[in-house]
Formats: sequence, structure tokens, C-alpha cells
Amino acid sequence: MQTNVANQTSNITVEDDRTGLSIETLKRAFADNLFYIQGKLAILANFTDYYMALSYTTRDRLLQRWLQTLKVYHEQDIKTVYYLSAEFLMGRHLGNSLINLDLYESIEQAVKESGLDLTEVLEQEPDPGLGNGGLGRLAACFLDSLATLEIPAMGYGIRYEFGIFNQSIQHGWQVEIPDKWLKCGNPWEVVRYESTVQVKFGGHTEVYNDDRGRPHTRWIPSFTVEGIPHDTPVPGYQTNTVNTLRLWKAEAGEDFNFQAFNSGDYDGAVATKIKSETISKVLYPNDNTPQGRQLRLEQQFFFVSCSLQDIIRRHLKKYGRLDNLADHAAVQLNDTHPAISIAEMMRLLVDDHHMFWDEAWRITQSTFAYTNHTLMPEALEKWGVPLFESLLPRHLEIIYEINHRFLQDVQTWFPDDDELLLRLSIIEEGGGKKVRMANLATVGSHAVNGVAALHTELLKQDVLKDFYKLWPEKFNNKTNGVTPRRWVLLANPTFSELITEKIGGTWLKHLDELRKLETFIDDKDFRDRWRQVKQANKQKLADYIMAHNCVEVDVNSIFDIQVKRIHEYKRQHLDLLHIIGLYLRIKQNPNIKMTPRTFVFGGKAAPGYFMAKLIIKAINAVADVVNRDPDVHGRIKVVFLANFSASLGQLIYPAADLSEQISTAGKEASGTGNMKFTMNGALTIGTLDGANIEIREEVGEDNFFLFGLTAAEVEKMKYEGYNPRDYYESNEELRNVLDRLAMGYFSPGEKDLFKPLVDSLLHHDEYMLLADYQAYSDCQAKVSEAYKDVEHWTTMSILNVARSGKFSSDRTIKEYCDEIWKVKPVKVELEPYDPARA
Ligand code: CGF
Repeated sequence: MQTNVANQTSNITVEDDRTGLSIETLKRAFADNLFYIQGKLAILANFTDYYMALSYTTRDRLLQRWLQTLKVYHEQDIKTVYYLSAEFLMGRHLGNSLINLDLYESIEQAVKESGLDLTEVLEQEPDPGLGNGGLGRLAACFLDSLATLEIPAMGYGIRYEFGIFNQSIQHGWQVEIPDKWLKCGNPWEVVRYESTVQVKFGGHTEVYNDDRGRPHTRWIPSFTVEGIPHDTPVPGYQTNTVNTLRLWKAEAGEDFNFQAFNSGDYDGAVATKIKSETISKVLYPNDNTPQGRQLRLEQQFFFVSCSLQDIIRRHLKKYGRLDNLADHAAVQLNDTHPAISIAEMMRLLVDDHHMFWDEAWRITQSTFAYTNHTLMPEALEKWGVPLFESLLPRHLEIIYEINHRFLQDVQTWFPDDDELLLRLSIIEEGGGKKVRMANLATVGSHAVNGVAALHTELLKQDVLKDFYKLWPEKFNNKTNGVTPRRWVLLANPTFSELITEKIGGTWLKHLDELRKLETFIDDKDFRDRWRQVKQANKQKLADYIMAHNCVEVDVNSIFDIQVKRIHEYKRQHLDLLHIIGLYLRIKQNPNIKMTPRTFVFGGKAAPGYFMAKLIIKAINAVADVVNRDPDVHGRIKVVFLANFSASLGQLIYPAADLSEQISTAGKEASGTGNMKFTMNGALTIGTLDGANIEIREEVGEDNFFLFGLTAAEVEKMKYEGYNPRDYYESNEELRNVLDRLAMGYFSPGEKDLFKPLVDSLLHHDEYMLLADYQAYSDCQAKVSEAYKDVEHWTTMSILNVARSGKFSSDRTIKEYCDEIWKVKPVKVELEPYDPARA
């Protein structure tokens, strides 16, 4: 390798090793990075070293596009999307970067010629778990689509040092283990110290007059924290666009309190450092249930303040004024987690940039839009006023002012309706005043959206109905989607190859083109290969199950899978009741004929959520009994896969025959796992909830196993007085199932272990499992029958995939761009790389 950076006039050959795409260059770059960056001789290197060296080799090839994208965005007059999210579940970077750069095969070859297997190297990457579930993964899919559609965009979030905990299963129970995802370094991030920002906390406010005698408020904080940006490239699929995910790390401005240090108080000296760094230390592991801890509010404000200051700084640098901010910036609030943005933007504009209130409010409202992700009233964030007052005193004043002006308007529109005022108010009165973040986000945004058609309807009719009455035009639906690049191409390569062979490769950017598969529906060879691919994927999962759970499963059985967070409303325990029902049928009649099934579960429970953890224990307890019982003869197997994550999902979705989407109707906002299963050829058994409804509409009702109460029926039944015991009394199988669980049949030596679970079902059954049990069980019988007809099942599977185009996140993002953000694509043309000019 020749390098001659000193001689600026020569044709620099460094270019080849940094950007070259030939196998020889890639091999050389890989070896070079192993030596110079990892500091390892090839003979002494381990797999982590290989992973790191390969990541740097790939990152080099991204950098040219990334910096060019930044240059184009800097030079052109554009509007940028800023996606503010407390969670980004990006999944592993290396494989994804390789497919998006169209480099996968060349690297695979280069690595092979270097004596290694690419898949083994890819497995070394820690899965960055900076999110809990659907919401964080949605944010990651959106970033992928934004870059693929060439939309100028930036994700803003928190660089948690510890992501979602690793779940291990010990004696059937979930045990949480800290996720040290950064322990070997992170080759994907670039730290931009020069863009560090200061974030204030606590203290008090005071009024002062400026030079012209105008009064202003200033905030005197009690402490300040630094936000250090850590940037990760987000490459689009087969485009030059590489957008940025900017995650903020909290650090103390002054590492040491020198006074304390000099007087020998070493603990005191580092106390500030520890306090500051705690802010970005760990992700709260709750999904759909907020935890009202001070640290959580600190985290939210920290990343919001960093991000908005960053947006304003860049805007001012480019345009020198702020009145046109909304023409160049669209900021999306991913749930209420960043809702404090509304007050922080007002503070920045009014206090720091001395703008008049009305103008600042106009800019704020036209810049922000808010996505709601939940219908569960308990999941809507509220913060106690005293906490707000001590942590963000200026923001509380601003929120009061926003609320005062808003309620005055409401009063003129709807005079004499005090109840309405109470419901709309950003401040909840009574029982300790609270700030309602969903109300703040709704008032301060020009658009509010739900994430599936039913969800948006229910927001309008129920959760946000008073706001809908005020501003019907603000409300709109944006049904979620997922990126087919990660969830089909990367997760299921042989399947993707088969599709591409039949319809060409453009489906990966235009997922509606999958419809063309319907022309091959009678093609015998295609159908055979379709089944072979599924079978091979099932074998891979079976091998994994053997390696991790020591359970042998039958790849000819129905792979019936439920993977998602463990939550009572998602009803993993309904699935379990059905399994126990089948088991009891076998025990009563050992010769009973049954289509063999492998039931697979996966998902984490919030560490403080007792019932969810008990459900995990119950699944494992039933698995223990069923899997060992010789009477069962392999007809049913039950497996709980520990530590469900994005990367485990990539193994699981392609192997599924049946996707379990069985939440109580009206509870799941959308779901996105349902889409990943469908795209990979699984059929769904599901309720009319969230995006299931739209999936069924698309794939056709004959190709979907529907059961259960509708959202309206759930409400009606509750209203009329639901008594779960009636179902227990009248349904013999259900009674037996619950009795066995309650009497310790699955928990020898711990008779009452599952009593709380059974009691909650018999006495409250908030999520109406007992009401839906028989319908579910009947529907499962239809599944078993249908699976026996291999040809028909294949047809349904093909149709599910062919008609899944709507669920690409590209479609979702196009709708956001056109209807909410009003942004347009920007082409990035590559210029030859020349370090001498750079
Ligand atoms: O957001 C969820 C997910 N659990 O993170 N919600 N939150 N909060 C919903 O429950 C899902 O239904 C939804 O698909 C997801 C993304 O919008």
C-alpha cells in the first residue's frame, strides 16, 4: 500500500483504502484497520477485533457519503426533519450498513478470503438496546426510511451508557443483568466535542430590564450539565444520503470541585461529576407505564434542551434570524417523552432571543408535531408541580402562561363549560397538582397523530376527545410501518433472493411491488421454494432453541410465536391458557389427534411489574411440565426464548408460521411486530386491534385468523358489568385450566405460586381473557385444520407477503413528509474524495 499524504499533488492512493470497493482493497483495508486501529496482529486477533476492524472498514465507506450529505444540507436551502425520541432501538449496525451500501457480498468475499466467516463476525456486535420496544424500534425504522427517501433528517436522543437490561431466565424467573453495550468501544459513533451545549437545572428566575428598558426573565440555575453530541451515521438504502443520529451524553462541566479536592474531600469533589453523568447513565426499562422519577424528567429535559439549542444554533448560523425557523425545521415529538420541548422552545425564543410571546408561540406551534402511542390512560405522563418547580422553575412559569392563554381562548369558544376547562387544562387540579404532558404537547403542536386507524379514532373519541372538539383539523392518522431492509432483506436473505428472482429488486424501495408475487401463485417451483425457505428458517430457529433452551422441536410442527414486551393487555397468558387447555386434552385422551405445534414466547417484563414477571414464570413452568411429559409425544412444545431483542427478532420473524397478535381490542395502539411477521410469510391469529385491522384489510379476511371481542364490545361489556366468573362457571375446559394453575399443578412445591394470576383473572380480568377464551380456542382449532392443507397454507402465506406493501415505513414516512412536515427530498451527489481538498 502506498500512501503519500505529504505530497498533496500526487493522486492520493489513500483514497482506495478508505473508499475503494474491490475485494482486494477491502481485504487490505480490513487488515490495515486490524493493525492500526485495533492494534492487533492477525494471528493474535479475536472476533471482537475482527468485528471492530470490519466496522471501521465499513464506516470509512460511509464517511464520504455522510460528510457529503452534511455539506449539501449546509449549502442548500432546505427544510429538515428533527425526530426527538427518548428511545432509538437501532439494531446492529454492521450488517445493515453493508446492505444499505450494497457492500454485503463484496465484504463477505473479502472476509472469506481473509479466512473468516462474515456471519460469525456480525454476531460479535452488541445490539444497542437504547429502547424498550415498539416505540424505540419505530424511531429506528423511521430513520432508515428518511435516509432512503433522501429526506434531510436528524434523530435526537440520549446516549444511555446502559441500555435495556439483558434478560436471563433462572429457575423460570426473569433476572435482569446490566447491558454494558459500550464495553468494547463503539466504532459507529463520532464525538463532536465542539458542539457541546450547556443545560441548566434548578435554581430560580428573576426579572430584569434590558438596555431599552424592556423587562425580561432570566433563569439562574443551581447547576449546569454539559451535553456532548455522539453522532452515528444513518445510511439510506442504495442512496448517497447518510443522515445523522445525534445522541447526547451528560457530563459535568467541571470534573472536580477543586475546593473540595484541596481540602481532601475526594468524595465531594467527584459528586458533581457523578450527579451529572447519572443523567445519561441508564434507560428506564418501562414500556407503556411511565415512572414518575425525578431522574426521568431530568433525562427528558436534558436531551430536549441539548437538541433544541443545537437546532437553533445551526439555524442562526445559516440564516441569522429565527422568525423563519418553522420554514426550515419540522420537529416531531415521539410520544410525550420530549413534550417539555414546547416550554423549552418558548424559553429559548422569549428569554434567550428576546422574541415577543405571540411570535414565539406561532413559531413553536408551527414547528412541532406530536405522535401519541398509547390509549392506556395510565401511560400518559404527568409530573407533579412541586418537582417541576424545583427542577425547571422557568418552564413551570411558561407552562402556566401557555395554559392561561389557552384556557382564555377555550372560554371564549365554549363559555360556561367549567368541566371542559378542567379536562383541557395542562395543569391537573386536585390530589396534588400535576403537569399533563399530553395536553402540553397537543396545545403546542400543529399536528397530532395516532399510529393506526383505530388508535387515531379512539384518540378522537376518547383520550383526546376534548382537543379534537377544539381542533379537529390537527388530528390525523399515520399507520406505523417497518423497514423491509432490516426486517426482510437482512433478516431473511434467501427469501429476499427468491422474491428478487421473481419480481426484480426494486420491491425493497417500493414495497407495493410485492403484489407482483400474486402472478406466481400457481407456479409450482416457486411454491416449493417458498416452503423450502421457510423450512430452512425454522431449522435455524430450532438449532438456536436447542443451543439455548436444550429443547428439541419438530420443524414440521406449526411454529406459533408471540414475541413482544410482556404485558397483561398483550395477553401472553391467553396464549398460555390455550396451551394448558391442549395439554389437558392430551392428558384426558392420550391418543387425541393434534396438529403438532411449537409455541415460542419471548419478551422482557418491566423489572417492577410483578404480574408480567409471574406470566414469564408461568410460561416456563408450563413448558417444564409439557416438554417432559412422555404422554405428549412431541405434539406440543413450549419454549421461552430469553432476552428478546432486535437481533433475535431477525432470527425469529422469518421462522414463524403463526403470529400471535391477541391484545384486548382497543388496547394496542398499533403493534409493529405484527407487520414484521406478515412480511416474512407468517399468518396472523389476532383481534381487531391496532394495525391488525389494517393488516387483515390488506391481506384479505380469508387469509387472517380473526377472533374475539371488538373494541366497542369490550367497552359495552365493561359498561354493563363484566363478570369473568360467569365464563369460568360455564366453560368446563377453562375451569379446569384455571384450577390446575391455581392448585399448583405446574408449580410443584409452591402450590400458591400462580394464585395471584388466577385471582386477578377471576376477580377483575381487566383485559377480558376469559371472555375471549373460547373464541380464541376455536380459532386456534381452525389454524390447526388449515395447516394440514399445505397447499392452501402456502397460498395464504404468499398472499400475506404480496399484500404487505402498505406496512413499509417508507409509506408511513411519505405521509408524514407530505401531510405534517411538508418536506421534500434532497439529492446528494458524490464528489470524488480528495483528502487534500477536504
Ligand atoms: O408504540 C407502543 C410500544 N409499546 O412501544 N407504545 N408505546 N408507548 C405501542 O404500545 C405499540 O402499539 C406501537 O406499535 C408502538 C409504536 O407506535
